[in-house]
Amino acid sequence: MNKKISPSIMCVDFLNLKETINEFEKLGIEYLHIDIMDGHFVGNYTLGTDFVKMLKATTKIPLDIHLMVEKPENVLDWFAFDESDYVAVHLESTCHLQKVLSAIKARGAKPMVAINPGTPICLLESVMEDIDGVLVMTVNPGFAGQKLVRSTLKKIKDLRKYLDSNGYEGVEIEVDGNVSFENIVLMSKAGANIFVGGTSSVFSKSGSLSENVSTMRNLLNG
Ligand code: S6P
Ligand code: MG
Repeated sequence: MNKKISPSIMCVDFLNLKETINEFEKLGIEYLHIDIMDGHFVGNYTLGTDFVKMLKATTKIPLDIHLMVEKPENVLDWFAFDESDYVAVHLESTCHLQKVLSAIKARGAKPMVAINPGTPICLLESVMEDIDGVLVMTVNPGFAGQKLVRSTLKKIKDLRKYLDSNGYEGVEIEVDGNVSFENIVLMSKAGANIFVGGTSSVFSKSGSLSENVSTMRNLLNG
C-alpha cells in the first residue's frame, strides 16, 4: 500500500500558513490532517468549521479530518468536506458509530474510525464494511508533543494482520501521535501506511519543512 504523509496543521506556524500550504503542494504532500476538538471529548480546542472552509478554498490537497468531538453525528453537516477527504470519528465518542460512518460515506467522503491507545481492535469488527481506514492514535488525543504509547505498535501489527486475513486488504492504517523520525520506521514496519507528521517530524525544528518531509520519505522507502 502507498505510504502517505499527512502534516498535522495544528502544528503549523499560522503566521506562515499560506507559504506552508504552497510548499506542501510542491512537495507532493498527500493529505492535510485537520484536528477538530470540542473541549469535551478532549481537553483542548484547535481548528474549526471556518478554517476547514478556508482550506478547501485555498488548496486542492485533500483533507484528513480528525474529529475529536462528542456525538460527531450532530456536527457532520457543519463541515465542508467532499469525496476527496477522509473523515475520522472516534469509536469512543458515539453510540451511533455505524450511523455516523454511513452518513460520511453518503456525503461521498472516506470514513475512518479513530481509536484511542486503550481501545482494543476487536471493537472494530462490526463496522469493517463501513470504513476506508482506521486511525490508530499512538498517543492519547488532545495535544501535540507527547510521547509514543509503545503498546500501540503491537496494535498496528495485529490490526494489519486482522485486515489482511479477513478480506480488508484495502483498509488503510493511519497513525497519529509522536510519528517521529525514529518511530515512523517502527510504525511503517508494523503495517501503518498514512503518517501524521507533527512537532516530532514535519514541523520538527531540526530541519526545514522540505528536509523533514524528505527524511520521512527516505525512511519510509528505506
Ligand atoms: C493530537 C492530534 C494530533 C497531533 C499530532 C502532533 O490529539 O490528534 O494530530 O496534532 O499528533 O504530532 P506530534 O509529532 O507533535 O505528536
Ligand atoms: Mg489528529
